Amino acid sequence: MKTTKMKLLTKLILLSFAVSLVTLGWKSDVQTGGGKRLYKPNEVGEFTVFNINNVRIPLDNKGVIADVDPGDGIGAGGTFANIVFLFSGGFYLSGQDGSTLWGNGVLSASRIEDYQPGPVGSNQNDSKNKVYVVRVQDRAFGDSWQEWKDAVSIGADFYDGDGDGVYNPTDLNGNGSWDANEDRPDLIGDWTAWCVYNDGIPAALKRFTAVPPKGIEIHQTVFGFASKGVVGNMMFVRYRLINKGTKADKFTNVYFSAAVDPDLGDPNDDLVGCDTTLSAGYVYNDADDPTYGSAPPAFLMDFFQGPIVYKNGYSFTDVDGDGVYTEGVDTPLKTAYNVGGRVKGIKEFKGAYNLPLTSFTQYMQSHPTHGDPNTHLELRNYMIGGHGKNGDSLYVSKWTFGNGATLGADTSKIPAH
Ligand SMILES: [Ca+2]
Ligand SMILES: [Ca+2]
Ligand SMILES: [Ca+2]
Ligand SMILES: [Ca+2]
Repeated sequence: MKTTKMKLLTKLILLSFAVSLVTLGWKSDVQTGGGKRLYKPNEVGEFTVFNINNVRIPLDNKGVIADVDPGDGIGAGGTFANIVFLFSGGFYLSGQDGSTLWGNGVLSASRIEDYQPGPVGSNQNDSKNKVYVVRVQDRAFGDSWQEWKDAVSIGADFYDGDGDGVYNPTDLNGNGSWDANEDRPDLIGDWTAWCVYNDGIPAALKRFTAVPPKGIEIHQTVFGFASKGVVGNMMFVRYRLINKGTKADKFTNVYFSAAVDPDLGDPNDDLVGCDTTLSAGYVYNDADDPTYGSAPPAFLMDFFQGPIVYKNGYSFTDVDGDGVYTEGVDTPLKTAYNVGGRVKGIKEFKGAYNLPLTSFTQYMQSHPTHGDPNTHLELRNYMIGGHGKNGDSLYVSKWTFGNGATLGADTSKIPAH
């Protein structure tokens, strides 16, 4: 579980293009096929399948990654080179509503599924509340571009070529191809899947029965690149977190974690760690793997782009002393980035920075002090980092790892390489 801390989750979008979370990077001797391959995914609305090069990961329309059976004969689980490496993936979110702590998330392996399809207040069974998929090879202005209108109606982004503020995918000059002054879906990379879900599952039906819905809506964009090399074995996930304000105008001390239950072939010889300079957590085998063989892959999960934050004295110098970044007056010390893909490009935010990884925690299903979180308070301890679920300070840093007898290894004593 990897965490980044956000100061506020305000009534409107705070995390526009916030966190590209699950970046799957592979280092492996497994045959990569030697070229561009982009498979046609299997999709039936409630789910789809990311399927590029050697990576295949089913996804549903309520935030579950990998632990979804798309009925393709292969079954649930994220696979690399046709072997499961990822049992289940998702996220955790925790914050304060006044002085009251709350927490929720999606990690089916821990029996936490607090989100339902669609925007806050919508009927989760509405056929619009599905996974929308666009591919680079789709015909310009064709079916997938037209269907994206439904996605836009529930919050999806688009490229507004004609600048009228409305998504109207029309071939204005009739040349049969897209031009820069024409609208198009928010296709990032070669394959993009978008859906929206909200934390509307009633408290009584959740593992954390003390946490009622908080009016949180998440726009999830998953994309990938059918390229040679390591990028072709990555899946990107962009989470946009929105407080719709139905329960509180503002949440404070909000933390977000990417969470996974990896099974790298045989899970019994898997080890984990994190890299604070990359803002990444990873899973690797102790040596060979009974299923993958002598050259098993590793699995890296990277906070590619954290939330954009302005911090007085760190990301800018507050020359006019008003406490906030003032364009043209204050001195920017850092620059944050918002990567929007080939068409939208990269936006720069001078005077701001992208929040990095702030903790890394491992827990084990039935471990008495480091097992599945049973309450939002236990989850909170994990997300802050450096604690067991009961809040003990067994660990000496927020970058915890270890297993069994080595639980709580002192990471500060590990020599730098
Ligand atoms: Ca338009
Ligand atoms: Ca055109
Ligand atoms: Ca293994
Ligand atoms: Ca200022």
